Amino acid sequence: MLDWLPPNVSTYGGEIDFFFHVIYYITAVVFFLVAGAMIVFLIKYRYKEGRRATYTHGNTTLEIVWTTATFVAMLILALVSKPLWGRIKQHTPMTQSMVTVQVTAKQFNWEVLYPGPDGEFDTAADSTAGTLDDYQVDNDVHVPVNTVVRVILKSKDVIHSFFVPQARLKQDAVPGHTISAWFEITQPGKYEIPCAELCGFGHSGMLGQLYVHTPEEYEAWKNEKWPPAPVAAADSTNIEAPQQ
Ligand SMILES: [Cu+2]
Repeated sequence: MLDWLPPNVSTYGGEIDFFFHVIYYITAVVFFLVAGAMIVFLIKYRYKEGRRATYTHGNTTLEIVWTTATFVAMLILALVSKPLWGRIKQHTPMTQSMVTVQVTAKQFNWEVLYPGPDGEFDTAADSTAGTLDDYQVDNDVHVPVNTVVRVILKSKDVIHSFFVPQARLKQDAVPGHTISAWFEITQPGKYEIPCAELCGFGHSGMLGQLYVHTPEEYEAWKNEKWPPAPVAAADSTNIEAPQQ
């Protein structure tokens, strides 16, 4: 099989690739049938001295056949791919270890927001401290391997498209909407997040990086970047709560 797609490192990527190839080869067969018929007709009915054009109303049977065949092919594809579409696009698997990042697209960056040590967006880890513990950075998404990653997608200006080719994930970010997408990557590495929607002058330079870490690397990254956890959230076996 021709393999022109980037290597798949996503849990659901294999099934996406399967449907990609099925649809691709159906399209290829139809293309060669149509283009072939056109070439045959061009040659067979080309200009000949003394030959007159004849009027024909077409062939009703033939028209019914190709319309029905197309309809049936589309219907089968829709029905067969529906469960996969539903599993990827219409619900997010809720697992214990799930990681959530919020990605806000803007001309021409991905603004990435992490919930910080308390795991909640727009909240402070320590309610008395008053400052938010969310961590924000442009274009760098850091996630652990073999973990469901939920991406909460927003846009500040125009329509962008969050695309991770190796994860087989592409999802529009639409102003005024909050869209939930997810992926789970099975191989640590660095992957690209291009914007796949022509979004303005700097569109071609809108590129994020997805760092997929081993659990140890991910913990190390978190400890370095996220604000230090306050006493309340720290491991209570080592640290005693301050006495008043
Ligand atoms: Cu964009």
